[in-house]
Amino acid sequence: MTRRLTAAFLVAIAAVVVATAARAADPKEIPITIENNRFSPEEIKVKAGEPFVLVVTNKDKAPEEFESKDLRIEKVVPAGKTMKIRVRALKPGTYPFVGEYHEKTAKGRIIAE
Ligand SMILES: [Cu+2]
Repeated sequence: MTRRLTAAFLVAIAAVVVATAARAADPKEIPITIENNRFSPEEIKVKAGEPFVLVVTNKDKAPEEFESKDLRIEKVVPAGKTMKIRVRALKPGTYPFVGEYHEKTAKGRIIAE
């Protein structure tokens, strides 16, 4: 290997190492609970531009559907269960969500900033 090739090779290796490290950093998990047909917390703040995972626990005795039209998410969380919902990196803004089965009380929003 010439010196120039060696240098190019090392740069390529470094790029792979950096890419692997970025992938290894798991997205942040944010817990949210459903109880008495309400979300807690009702407001979730996230960093814009970073994907994350909502960890939704339904403490009620009936299923609830986590739904956000803006985020294009619809996920049923059975009674007493916890579901993980991956959310893409968001632009700054407010993204409302509801529990579709109890929309009058189960309301919240994600604020990306
Ligand atoms: Cu729905």
